[in-house]
Amino acid sequence: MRFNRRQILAGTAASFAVIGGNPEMMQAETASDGFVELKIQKVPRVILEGGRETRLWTYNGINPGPEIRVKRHGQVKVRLVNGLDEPTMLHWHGIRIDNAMDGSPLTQNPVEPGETFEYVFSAPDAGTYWYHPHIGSSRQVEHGLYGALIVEEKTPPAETEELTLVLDDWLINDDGTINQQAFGDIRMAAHGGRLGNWFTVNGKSRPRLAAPAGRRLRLRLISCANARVMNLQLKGAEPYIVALDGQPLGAARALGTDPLQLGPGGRTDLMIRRGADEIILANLNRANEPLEVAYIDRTGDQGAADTGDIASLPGNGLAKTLDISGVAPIELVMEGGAMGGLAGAKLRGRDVDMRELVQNGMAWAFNGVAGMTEEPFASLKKGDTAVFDFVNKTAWPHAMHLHGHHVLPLTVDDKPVTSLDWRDTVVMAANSRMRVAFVADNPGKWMLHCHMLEHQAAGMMTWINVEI
Ligand SMILES: [Cu+2]
Repeated sequence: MRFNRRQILAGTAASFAVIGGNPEMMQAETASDGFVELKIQKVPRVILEGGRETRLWTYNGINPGPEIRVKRHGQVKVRLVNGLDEPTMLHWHGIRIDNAMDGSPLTQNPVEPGETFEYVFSAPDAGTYWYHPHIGSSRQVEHGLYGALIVEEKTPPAETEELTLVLDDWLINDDGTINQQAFGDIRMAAHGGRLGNWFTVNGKSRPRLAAPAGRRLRLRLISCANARVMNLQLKGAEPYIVALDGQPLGAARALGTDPLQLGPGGRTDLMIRRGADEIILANLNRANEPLEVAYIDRTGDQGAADTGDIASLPGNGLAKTLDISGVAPIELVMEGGAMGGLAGAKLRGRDVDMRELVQNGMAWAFNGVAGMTEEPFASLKKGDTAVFDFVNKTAWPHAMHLHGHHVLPLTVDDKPVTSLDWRDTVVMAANSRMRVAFVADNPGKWMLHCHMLEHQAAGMMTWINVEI
């Protein structure tokens, strides 16, 4: 049985299917030695009912991988077992982590097939985070390798239920198999990256979840999409944003009628009042039509009308203001891609033209260099305040991600932002500029890259060095 594209996109009843089978978010199990074991396994699954079997790449056989939960300042201990036939490693996205545990090619050797690697670190910030591979990430993440890392507040919000919603869009064929031809496709990499045609929430197409009506509801939204910038709508709720990229806002902010923008790798925590209305989560397509992706039934008695304030979450100690007087901004010029007019760039130390770049799978450059550089983009001393100017001279949006730190966006197109929020992944519009500032308080080598994974692979990555 085959399904046409329209059915897949519409998510009709016929295309309803379980993909990985972790809708209620299975929790990680801790072994007697205190480690959570994440074993990569390829598992055959039929993801479209009546379609062909495809192979998911999973942590412990499920997609998303098990949710790892720890209290703030608690220790995370994970043993990664590589069951792939290619190298991998684990990056802890958004965690202000000890550099050696960051899981990037700057900080560790790849974990080869059959090998294990133990990650041990403490989680300094309460919030919503996630884990995923940091080599071959376009293929590895798209095949299903990711999971939630939740760092709980010492005192979580009272009388509140919570749901983690791990969002992904997959590029699948009409027969329900993961599209393989598009991996490494330079045309796709030079455009918007690998945009999917099939949406899952917690590994399931259009799942129906439940939460009690008589308690407030905290939604932890995590985007594991390779490249799509989601624009989400919640019907049946008036949500308040309480955290972005893990970091609490100073005051809860009503989402209002605007869609919630969630870039690849980004997270948003929402708080919703008590109530019995069904909540429908939808993603707006390019025509601005809402495609329903998940449902939350609110069950039981909602109790008295919930008119109380939505309190902010306890902060993680990041100051909301930075003194940037006397700090010279460092410019990162982003160039290339389709309709970008990039003539050439440096590749592995050599000047090459666009044709040779493309032959090497490259389509983008940061400050005239495609791919990783020997020298860091910025060399900082621990404690330095840094200001970066990201200048997007391309016809495409990007999602800039800095490891090991959160940054404070200050201006967009030279205009002050309406609110100062700490982020680890910032979405930039095509042909725009953004100024961000942060304190380089975490020593080590940290990647700075576009989180559209095909853009990253095709050149959009560099790194910074923070010396003790
Ligand atoms: Cu990008």
